[in-house]
Amino acid sequence: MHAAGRRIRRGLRLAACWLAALLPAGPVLAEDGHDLWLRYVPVQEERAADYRARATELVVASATPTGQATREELVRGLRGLLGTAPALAARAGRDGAVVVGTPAGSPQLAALAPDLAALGEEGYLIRSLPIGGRKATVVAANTDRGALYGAFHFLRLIQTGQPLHALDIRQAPKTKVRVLNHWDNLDRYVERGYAGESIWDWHRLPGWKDPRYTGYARANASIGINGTVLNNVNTSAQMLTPMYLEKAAALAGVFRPYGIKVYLSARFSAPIEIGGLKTADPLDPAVRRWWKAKADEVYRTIPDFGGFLVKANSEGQPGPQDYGRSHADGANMLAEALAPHGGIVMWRAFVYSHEEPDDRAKQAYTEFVPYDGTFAPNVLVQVKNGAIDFQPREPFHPLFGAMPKTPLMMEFQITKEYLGFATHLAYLAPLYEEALRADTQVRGPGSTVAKVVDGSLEGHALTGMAGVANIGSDRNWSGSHFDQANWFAFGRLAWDPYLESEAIAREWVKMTFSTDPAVVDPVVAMMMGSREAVVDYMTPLGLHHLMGRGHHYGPAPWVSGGPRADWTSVYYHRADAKGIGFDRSATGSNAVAQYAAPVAAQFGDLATVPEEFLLWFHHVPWDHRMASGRTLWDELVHRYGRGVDYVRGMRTTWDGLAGKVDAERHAQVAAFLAIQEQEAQWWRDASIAYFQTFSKRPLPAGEAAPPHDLAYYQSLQFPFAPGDGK
Ligand code: GCW
Repeated sequence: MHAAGRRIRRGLRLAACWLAALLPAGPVLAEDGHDLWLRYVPVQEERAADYRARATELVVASATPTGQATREELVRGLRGLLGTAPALAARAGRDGAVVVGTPAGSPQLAALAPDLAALGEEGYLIRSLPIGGRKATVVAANTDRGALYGAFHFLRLIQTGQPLHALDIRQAPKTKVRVLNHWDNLDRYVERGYAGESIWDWHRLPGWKDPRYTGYARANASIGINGTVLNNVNTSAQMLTPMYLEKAAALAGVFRPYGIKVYLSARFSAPIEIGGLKTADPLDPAVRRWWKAKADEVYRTIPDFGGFLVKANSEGQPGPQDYGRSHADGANMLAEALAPHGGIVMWRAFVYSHEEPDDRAKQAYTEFVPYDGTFAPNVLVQVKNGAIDFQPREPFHPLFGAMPKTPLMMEFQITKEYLGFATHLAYLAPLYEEALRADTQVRGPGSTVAKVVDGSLEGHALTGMAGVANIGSDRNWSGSHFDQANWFAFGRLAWDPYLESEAIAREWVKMTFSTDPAVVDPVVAMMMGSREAVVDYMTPLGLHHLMGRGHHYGPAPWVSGGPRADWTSVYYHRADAKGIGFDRSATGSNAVAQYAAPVAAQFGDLATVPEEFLLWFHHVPWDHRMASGRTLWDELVHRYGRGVDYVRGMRTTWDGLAGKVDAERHAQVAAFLAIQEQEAQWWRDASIAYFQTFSKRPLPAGEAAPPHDLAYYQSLQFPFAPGDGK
């Protein structure tokens, strides 16, 4: 070969090397977040060769739609992760087979006699087990649904870089009903939604089934979610008309292979609005007949329908109390209609009276505890994690542990109505974890909320967890990349309420961004402190409900007046010349008495209440000495600033990851963090400017004065902020 030819070739080789170094390995994807954590990009691990050797052949021993979905997911996942698809086979025949299914569907699996007894309908095992002397991985379950969950777990092992050679995993969900609650209206408006409009294209359903519905089902199944309530709890009765039931049935058809049942929010007054009756009184025989017929009709349309979710006598919604009946009367009427079909009622405990007779924090307990033991067996009472309303921090709801004869379901909010919408980076798993680990002490120490929710404390078999969805039509589903983590974490915790938020974050980051420790470690660290930062810059030390009126955007601790006191900020912070905070101790509303005695004693005493709940339970003098040695006023100012500083720190960390995270997602997160810093600063400044009018104390040394006067912050208006209830 000519020297010139060699030079050209060498040049080309060099250019190729340069290009390879510049371009990401594998196919170039549009990294717009649409793939969520099911982002099957080539593994960079040194383990790739081993993974390939352990996934040469794929056997999914099932011909059902669920089996088909399982096979498709594994092929898609393995092809993406390993660069080559496994050979599909009907039975394992070579080294490195992955065999997935039930003993009933596969003689090969049956011959291995896997011990599935304790795994129930949804559990699975994953084991490295030789078949015919050849190495193999077995994913076995009692049902196809269990096998599907096992398949997703198997993929997750590869996505997160786990070794595959000695697997011995057994998993079964700890709660039964793991559902998303969509606050989606039929006009596609999403109440408290910050990710575009509803993903349900009601108008074109049932004819057009958007491929997104399958993506939604895959994502949910991958984290063990097995149900979805399609419509808002503030619902129109139209949802229960034949036209909309047909649409819901079309969605149910898409979700069914993925083990996801459809549930609907039911409007209590539907018998009047769409049934032509004069009343919705739950003890009226005609009303009861109407609901039975309606339930029969729903099940004719959707044979595996899950049941109804109901918001009754809350924030203006109709309910049994309109007829002098109780929550139990209402719930049991619906339960009776659904029972013959195996359906359940999720009856919400988010109630507070229109007459505001008492501290709002006490009302759910007051209304529900007397009915403990009177709910039908197919009723779950759905309780928010705290007694007010999804605030950045609340003590656990006193109903947990207080209704031993009734299964209580947890309701978390995934959408961030009170934590910066979809713009702020706030990883919510630490909030969920804190609530689940809280110790109600009702049966002595260790009576955690998790044990109430998973039924183990009182021996309930019907158990559940609901998450108010943060999903919309945005390309990245959740309105921001990091909000996907909250959907993911909710699913993982509904499956197992004892998981650790940090471990969940680590999984998610590896699956979503990169397995490179130089990315994983700083991003996980950033996420782990992010919710506490929101608490600091919005509602430190137990403050709560200080956001803008109606839309809930931005700081507005000055909100007062209007239709009801408990929709204002001043009702909650009670700042005056003496101090700040809501006295819920024995000298005040005595809400503490709703907790078990040791908890009540701890929260009720200024000397023992944890500082994070200080102003939730006590009205505290401005000069009260805090653990830090600062006065309350100084500590408050310090906390606000600390929150803003944390956001600044997140920006620095994130900037340092440029080049390690794909440019498209990196840029959006960076821009959102910049907005978050501005808004955090705004919360701090506006709050300090306002509370200083009561404390009349100077800012501690080194703390900057708010750049504007209070009147400026009070003058800001946001008539078009998203998500407002309407
Ligand atoms: O948090 C509040 C919201 C309302 C919501 C209500 C509820 C669906 O501001 O928008 O209504 O809670 O949980 O019912």
